[in-house]
Amino acid sequence: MTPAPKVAVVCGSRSDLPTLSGCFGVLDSYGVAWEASVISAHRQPEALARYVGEAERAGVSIFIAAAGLAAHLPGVMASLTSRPVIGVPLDGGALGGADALYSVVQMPPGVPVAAVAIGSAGAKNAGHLAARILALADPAIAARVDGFRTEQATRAEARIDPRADPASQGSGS
Ligand code: AIR
Repeated sequence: MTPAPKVAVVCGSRSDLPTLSGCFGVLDSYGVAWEASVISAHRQPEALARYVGEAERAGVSIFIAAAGLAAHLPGVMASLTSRPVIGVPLDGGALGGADALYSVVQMPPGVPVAAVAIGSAGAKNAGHLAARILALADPAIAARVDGFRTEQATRAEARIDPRADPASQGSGS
């Protein structure tokens, strides 16, 4: 049986889905069960309110919301739930994502959204951040988060070790 989703990822348009693939991959890498939906805060406000209630009742702990342009989706979702909302500002508009970033990050006090970077880096970090929040109460996910950090450090060290990169080896002395 598939486990009930712990993370719900919502984006404002189907055109956003390719940017979110990194988020889905990160959640999978931690073994976090997730579901994804396309619901626009501006085009389908009632459907969005309905979905947030249903997802909460189904046991979703964290929402990831991604949108471009005037990206009000994360903020509106944060107004509809008491669970954490991670907002991913997407690029693609004339302002290169700065419009979405400001829309996501400049929330009024009392309605928090955890804003990550613009675009695919932010989409991946939304997955990492969701896993870190779930790790507080889930030792198996906590172990995978620790494992990822160790592996990431090892990969970064390999990059600065000249023995691992023959192209950077000089004649030496
Ligand atoms: N969007 C959709 N409804 C409200 C907003 N802000 C965003 C989508 C997408 C962009 O508008 O998240 O990034 C363009 O959407 P579309 O459907 O025209 O491609």
